[in-house]
Amino acid sequence: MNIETYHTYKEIKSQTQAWAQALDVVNASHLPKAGDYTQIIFTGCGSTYYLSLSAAAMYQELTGRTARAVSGGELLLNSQTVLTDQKTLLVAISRSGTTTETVKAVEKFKSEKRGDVVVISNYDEVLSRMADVNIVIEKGQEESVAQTRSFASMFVAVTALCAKMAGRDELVEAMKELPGIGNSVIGRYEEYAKAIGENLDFDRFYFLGSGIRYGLACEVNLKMKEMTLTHSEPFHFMEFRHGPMSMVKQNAVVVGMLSDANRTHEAKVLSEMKMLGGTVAAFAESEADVCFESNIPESVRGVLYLPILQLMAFYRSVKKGLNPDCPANLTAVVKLDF
Ligand code: F1P
Repeated sequence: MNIETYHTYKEIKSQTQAWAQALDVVNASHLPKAGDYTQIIFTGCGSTYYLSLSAAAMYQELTGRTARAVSGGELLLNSQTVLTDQKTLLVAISRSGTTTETVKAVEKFKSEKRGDVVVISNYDEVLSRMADVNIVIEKGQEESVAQTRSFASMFVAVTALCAKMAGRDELVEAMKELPGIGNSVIGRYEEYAKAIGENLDFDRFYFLGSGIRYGLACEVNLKMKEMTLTHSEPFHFMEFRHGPMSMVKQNAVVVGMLSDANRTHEAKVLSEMKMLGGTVAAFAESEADVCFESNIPESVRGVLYLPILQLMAFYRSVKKGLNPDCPANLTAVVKLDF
């Protein structure tokens, strides 16, 4: 099939338009004040839980205030392990705005008068109607089950939210360059993604990311699972040596989402995996297999890791004769009887 016929391909390739809209929507929003809350919690399910992991790391790094990520199901069923009697800001993230666990968790949070709610979504749905601050990025809407353009649009939105709530307007200003840089990265490295994606000698993928990049590693890991039914796992860089690297041999790909701040330590892990026979794919601002060359501060350019890794999963899916638009066993939204 012509790859242009897949919704997933069109959604990945057009995602920077949704990044731009995300910035516009957040800049037009009246956001809460960080100092009004003792803690902030980010929540979502599946991809949007992984987004929450990155969001909590970004928020704490930028504001210096405690932040935590918890899945919608955990916030609903085990809130006693998450919430305190202190005033809390809850940021609920959901592509559909209708996932049962997330909706029910927010309903419970509000009924218990725990604090205020920010919703980040691509659809103005039931979740948005419970929001004190409602952020909807319509250009992130998509047909495919596996989140790509939607996830990236919400990631840019939450990145801008963290920067604005930290009072770092210069970071929000720098983010304006992201859509253009994103298009450049896609143009320069799509063939690289295709080459690795279409090499079916590889039978396992490991995604290494630390700090704000760990949630991104979890997300691209999920893309590889959902679209290609391949064994894959995310790890913090330094954790990989403590057992999981036993799985590395010539049919393994180890993707490293390198940071500037800890590049020396992270790059050493990758060089050791190469010695074990693994194929390494390094993503970084510069001097890597995929270089962003963005000149955008590290804390607000995390979205740049996504497009090439989404394309890698897409090309592998098609090469394996699967349909990336409709992953096995999955629906676009999980609705439960609660
Ligand atoms: C949550 C979610 C996705 C997952 C799949 C099913 O949806 O679990 O994260 O990848 O698409 O739905 P949402 O709450 O973000 O709409």
